[in-house]
Amino acid sequence: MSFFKISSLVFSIFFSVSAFAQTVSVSDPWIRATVQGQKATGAFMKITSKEGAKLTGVSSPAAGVSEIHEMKMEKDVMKMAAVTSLNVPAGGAVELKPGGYHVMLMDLKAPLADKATVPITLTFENAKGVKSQVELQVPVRAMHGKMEHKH
Ligand SMILES: [Cu+2]
Repeated sequence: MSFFKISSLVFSIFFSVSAFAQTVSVSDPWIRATVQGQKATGAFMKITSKEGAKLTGVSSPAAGVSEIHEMKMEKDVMKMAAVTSLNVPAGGAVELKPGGYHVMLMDLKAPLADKATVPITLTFENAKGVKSQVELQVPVRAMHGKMEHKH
């Protein structure tokens, strides 16, 4: 009985520490492979959050600079720009995909080959300003053909 009490106490401490991190989940992350000489690429994933969160930072040891980017049409020209944060609505999802939001990895230290794995750390902030980090091991994938352009 005492063993059960201790283990459930440890359990509850563990859960209170990671409670926020657990409300954010990231699925299907991938990075577009690069060729020799290419200095930047995009990382894509789906982020869901039970209680709502903001993605406020990204970092990766593979890139000198990592940013959150959005893409939008401006007079028929696709442009991308850095945003300071990305809202994930409570109970909702945000999809980072080609042609939309993405994590931009710039100043790459080496080409990212198909089937390699690149660590990316995402920093989230909840409504109370509490920060949490999600560490990902993201697979690199070569794109077949040209950039997908779906609407
Ligand atoms: Cu970009």
